[in-house]
Amino acid sequence: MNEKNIGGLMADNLCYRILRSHLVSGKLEKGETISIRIDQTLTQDATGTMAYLEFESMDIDRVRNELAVSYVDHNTVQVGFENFDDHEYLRTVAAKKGVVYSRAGNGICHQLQLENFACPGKTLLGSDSHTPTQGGIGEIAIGSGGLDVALAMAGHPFSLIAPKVVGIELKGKLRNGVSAKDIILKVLEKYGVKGNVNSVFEYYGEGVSTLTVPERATICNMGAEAGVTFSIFPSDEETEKFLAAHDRQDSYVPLCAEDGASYDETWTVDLSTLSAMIAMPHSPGNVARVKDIEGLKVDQILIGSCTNSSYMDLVKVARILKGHVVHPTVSLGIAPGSREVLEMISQDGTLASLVASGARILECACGFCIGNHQSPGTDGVSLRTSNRNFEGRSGTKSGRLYLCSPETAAISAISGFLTDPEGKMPFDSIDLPEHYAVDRSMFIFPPENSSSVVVKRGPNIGEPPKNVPLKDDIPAVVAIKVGDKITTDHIMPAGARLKYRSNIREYSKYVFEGVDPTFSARTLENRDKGIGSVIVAGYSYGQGSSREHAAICPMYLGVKAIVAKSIERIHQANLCNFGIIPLVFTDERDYDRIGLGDRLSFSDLRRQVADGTVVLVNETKNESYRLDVYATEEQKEMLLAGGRLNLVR
Ligand code: MIC
Ligand code: SF4
Repeated sequence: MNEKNIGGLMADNLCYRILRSHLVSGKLEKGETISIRIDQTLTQDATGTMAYLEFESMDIDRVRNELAVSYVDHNTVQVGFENFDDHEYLRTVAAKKGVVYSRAGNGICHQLQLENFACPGKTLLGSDSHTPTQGGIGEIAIGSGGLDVALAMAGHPFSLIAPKVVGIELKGKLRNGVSAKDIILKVLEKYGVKGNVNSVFEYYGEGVSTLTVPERATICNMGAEAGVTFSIFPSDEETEKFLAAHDRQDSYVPLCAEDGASYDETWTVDLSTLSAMIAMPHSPGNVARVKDIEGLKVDQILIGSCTNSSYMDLVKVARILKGHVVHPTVSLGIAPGSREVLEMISQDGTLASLVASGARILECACGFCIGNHQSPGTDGVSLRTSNRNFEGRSGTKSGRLYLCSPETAAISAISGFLTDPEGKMPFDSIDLPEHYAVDRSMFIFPPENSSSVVVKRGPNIGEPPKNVPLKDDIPAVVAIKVGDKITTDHIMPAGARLKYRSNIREYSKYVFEGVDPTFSARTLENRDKGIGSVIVAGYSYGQGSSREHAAICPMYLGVKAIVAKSIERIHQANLCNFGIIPLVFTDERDYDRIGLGDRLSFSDLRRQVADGTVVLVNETKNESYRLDVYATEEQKEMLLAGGRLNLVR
């Protein structure tokens, strides 16, 4: 596609084509702040309760966007009353406000959205960082915090930076044993998990037609790990086949880049030379070839998550396992992505074959992926087809998580050791069904008239927290100093703590639990003495999840600013939404000078934030640092107001 740059024609690539058709304001040029119309929204239960509480606080009768879906997939273990209470709130508030509700057991939001609602050429905003999965069908799908989704449901446009478009050309065809997961791991090996803020990946080239929609979805899903705003594939005959097989032929539109379109950067992946890849602990960017670490003893294997839980993935696994029983020292768990997948594998004998091989069949939900269950043992090696292997995410701090394809996972389940699947598969490709077991009976569609619906609120359902307008002078202290790549799992653990998502006061007790368990109590004490807290961090602070709790709970504890070398996109937006100032060192060497416990002071802060540069005085060291306010003009207004809710109410 490089040659298409010749002549510098102003043709749009696919990304800019869709952005242009949804543009509400701003100049559609790389780096400019733009706003776009959002057609569809999605929430899941762990972020959804807060999003609907925020939506309710806007006092709007009914959602105003084309389609809003509320999924229940994260918190389905239901130890204690909290999760069920949350589900009841979500079910009733959905009916009240005109939202489609997907009941627990129906499956994982991204798999379900792909099967039932995603449309080429539309825009989707979801309160989950893997929302970009729908790029596999040619939709612009963006992950954000719950408040942004609540605003999109209220009909507000969504603001973003017009992205840099990285064109990834796929050529050739994958070899036996190598699959879509290996493509995205290769992309992560090249682009890493930091430094891709405000970029997108657009796939093109002859190799695209060799990949099915679920495979393309796998690739777009893990673009989130690179930190890109979204990833996208063209919509072509494969897309049409997939939609038709789901009785959704009407949603099909062919879409690709315009002739002569160019990219800001291009890179080519030759699928025919690609090997099976693996991400090693503790980052999806820590990638190697499977053959380089083959032979590693494995204790647990988990197949599923929104990355690799499609019908095709599970059929492959069953075909590999057929005639074998899982190795005696390995526990194999399989979570189908949706009820459609589960129904289909039950109908065609795949499920029986998986059970015969000794697989433990888990619920169609996020489950293990978010550390809700299936934690590995002490120092355990867990091979997973999911997308995140952050330290502690599994629920076992010393657990070592490796991310790989279903092929690698299944063949290793037989041997008990990490095994390279290349050339060893008993199939070359799996034919997708011409018709899927479409069954939308676990979706509850909202009534036309919801005046008689009563929203149920159990004791776990709190209030959306408020902040106060920014003060001019703030005495503060460095409450924690962390290194690079601090994830939202470090800041706001999920797993066993997930049930407090609707209860900010309770959830706040666990901020940085695994990093420094004293953080919460110390900051709360400072807050009550009128002293603000500051978090000092290295590169790529806040990567991973879209959970706005990683901003709301620190806000509740009195955190006033993050001072970092760089901050990831979704987390930065969440900080602004809740009035925590995202600050970036002008001189990165200042990171080494500032220390835990240093007494700080901000003064004339409102003017400085509006101007975009803040001088932070370190009273302990008797020095000061220049910091850039990492926020757009619109976000600076939110910061001054003490968060976005104060502006929209
Ligand atoms: C994740 O994979 O980390 C999650 C759990 O799906 C999160 C959402 C959440 O924290 O609720 C995400 O990806 O945004
Ligand atoms: Fe659920 Fe895991 Fe996907 Fe997040 S990454 S949506 S926890 S399956």
